[in-house]
Amino acid sequence: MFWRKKDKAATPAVEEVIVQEPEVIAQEVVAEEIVEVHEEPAIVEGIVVPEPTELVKVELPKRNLSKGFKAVFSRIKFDVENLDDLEDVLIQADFGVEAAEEIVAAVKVRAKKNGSKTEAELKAVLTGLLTEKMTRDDAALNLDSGAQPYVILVVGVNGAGKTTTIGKLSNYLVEGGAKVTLGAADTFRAAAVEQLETWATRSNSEIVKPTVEGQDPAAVAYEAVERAIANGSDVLIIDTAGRLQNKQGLMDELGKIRRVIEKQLPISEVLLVLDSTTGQNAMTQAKAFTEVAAVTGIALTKLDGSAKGGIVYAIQDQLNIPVKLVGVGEGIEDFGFFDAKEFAIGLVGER
Ligand SMILES: Nc1nc2c(ncn2[C@@H]2O[C@H](COP(=O)(O)OP(=O)(O)OP(=O)(O)O)[C@@H](O)[C@H]2O)c(=O)[nH]1
Ligand SMILES: [Mg+2]
Repeated sequence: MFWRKKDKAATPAVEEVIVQEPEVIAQEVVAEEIVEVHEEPAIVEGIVVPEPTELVKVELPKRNLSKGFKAVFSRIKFDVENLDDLEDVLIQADFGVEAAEEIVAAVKVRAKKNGSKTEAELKAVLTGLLTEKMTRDDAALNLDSGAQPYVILVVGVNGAGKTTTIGKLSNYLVEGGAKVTLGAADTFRAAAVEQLETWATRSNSEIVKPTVEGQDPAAVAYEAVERAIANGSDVLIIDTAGRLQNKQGLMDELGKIRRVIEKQLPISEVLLVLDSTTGQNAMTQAKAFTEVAAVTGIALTKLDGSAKGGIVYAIQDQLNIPVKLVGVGEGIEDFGFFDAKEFAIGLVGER
């Protein structure tokens, strides 16, 4: 769900509605729109100031994630006497050693209290516990401030899945009725721009590309912001080149991109894309990127078939950064918004 400013032009006079009718009928309805006036106009000494901000609530379609990734606990036998195997599996699934110990201890306490003995009961205890531990109130993408276009800056190491995630997210938002512009600030390789262009076409979004090869990525980001404002976009998503977290020069470049964007608009989200198969190195990446780019959320990719879902837990637990998006394949629909309960059910493999 997201809130966008009500577009005056989008509420045409009745005659215009009639003219547009055939097209409207042909479209599949994917979003329900409810108009809300957020604040009453304030009347100060007889003068009405300012205009109320009318926001349109856009309900986005739900995605079911739990089928998309491998359960990590399907291979062990759940038994009250033998919960130590669980600890090993948790460690293998990248929960981290300390967290694994804590979780097993908590499962034991809760199982005893509830009298849970069977495999199904123990799995339910674990699912409940993981859901509680992973639930946060800042898991949703920040698309509700009304400061439009919402700018999402996407960062991460090489090959993490940045461009693919942008394509999926863009398509999702466009399906929900949003106008999206993509900024190709990965200017190192012509192929990177082409890849984003393909996603722009697939997702019906606009793209702002470098005018010359190797153009300063900050300049492209600046132009993308200008264009997104001018074309009335709801969301601008900026792709950046992959960079290793220990390459200082490249990391500084991210700081520059940030500053340039913020000259024109606030940044709603800095999404760090992490490949879930990277293991504990993902933690190192998250720390470094947070320092230079003030990461506000994680998009965790390649959870399909990785059995490493515990990294979600570790990142939130140790770094206190919310995991917001999850990638479960290479296809345009293979992603979802992180949902703690759905995720816990997927990991444990049973309700
Ligand atoms: N299985 C799977 N593959 C993914 C997922 N996300 C991305 N990929 C694949 O990972 C590879 C790299 O993805 P990109 O989106 O190009 O990664 P990037 O971070 O933009 O890479 P650079 O721009 O080179 O730094 C591609 O082959 C994608 O199809 C995912 O959730 N699951
Ligand atoms: Mg890329």
